Amino acid sequence: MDDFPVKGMDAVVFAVGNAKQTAHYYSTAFGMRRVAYRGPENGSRDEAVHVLESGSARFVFRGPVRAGTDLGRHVAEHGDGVVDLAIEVPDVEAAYRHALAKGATGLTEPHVLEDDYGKVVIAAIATYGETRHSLVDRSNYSGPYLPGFVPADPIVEPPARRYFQAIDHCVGNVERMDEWADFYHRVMGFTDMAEFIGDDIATEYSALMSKVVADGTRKVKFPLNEPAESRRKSQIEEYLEFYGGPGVQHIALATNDILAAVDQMKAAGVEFLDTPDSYYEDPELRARIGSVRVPVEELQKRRILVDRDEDGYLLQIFTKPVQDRPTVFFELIERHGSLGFGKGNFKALFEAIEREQARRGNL
Ligand code: TYF
Ligand code: FE
Repeated sequence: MDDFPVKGMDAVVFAVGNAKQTAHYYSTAFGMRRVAYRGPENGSRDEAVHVLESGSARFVFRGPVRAGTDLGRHVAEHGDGVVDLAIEVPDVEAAYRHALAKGATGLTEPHVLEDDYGKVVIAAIATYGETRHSLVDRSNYSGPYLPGFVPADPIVEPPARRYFQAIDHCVGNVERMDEWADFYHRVMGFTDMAEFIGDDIATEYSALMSKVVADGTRKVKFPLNEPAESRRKSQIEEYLEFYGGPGVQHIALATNDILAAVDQMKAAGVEFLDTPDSYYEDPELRARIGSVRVPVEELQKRRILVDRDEDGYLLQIFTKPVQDRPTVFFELIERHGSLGFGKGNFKALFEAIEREQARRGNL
């Protein structure tokens, strides 16, 4: 019996200073297609909202168009960031009632939005920091995003092959990981996945602790990070300081051609974390990963990381933060059987992140 069935991620909603330019960046640099818009031209007085898709991944960019809005206050406080990890559910009313009965804070009561394309039922509950989870049922709606939105043309011609096709996982940086893991256990019936970083690894090099919660079908996966005591400033502390509290740290995007995606995103100006040649030359790594779908040299050229576990392997790479503040970044992940998060890469990854922290003077 599943008390909180979910169908998958519905959208990642960002609050940004300039939604028009952000939509342009995600079109040209992430290969996404604009599909919907709402703004002053069609009934939204206070904000412009651009909706972009890549396969089943949907990003929504909200920008204030006038002074004195809460959206503008959010951007001033946190910089560009994620305000909503929206989840698609079969029954919004049931999900919302269950969440509140289990102690979640309700932000928006279930209500119906309607236009010529049909009906959407939507509600929202609070999670860490100022982040929320909208709960969305769009099964009786055929429009481009939500009632009130109109279809919009792509900003540029999207690439022949999309760079990524789904949201793989969404990571939160919080002050107390266990508290929020318990929240997802209690409120959504999520369970822990095997991969975690405890204080053993934490004290050695990661400067963070981490746990992954997921729904029973593993379609919605939320890793949660907390800063760990360490010699230097934790990358999670840096985030919390510059974001002004807990929030979404990274969104992992599932791709089936990480090599092509990296090549095209790099050509468009996206910056990725560097990985030293020693990572690829390590005989232990070579032995552990065995053979993957391309020669290791192809991964090395692009600084793509590889990890293998009992179920298979994965290829992954991380962008640098995509806004001026050292806060939100992205991961590209190409899975071949592995259900993990790249545990074998944590050391190399965290060292790369710390080099960036040092360059910013925050280590
Ligand atoms: O999502 C994950 O768990 C991996 C690894 O600050 C990771 O992508 C964990 C913490 C972090 C950066 C990456
Ligand atoms: Fe990740």
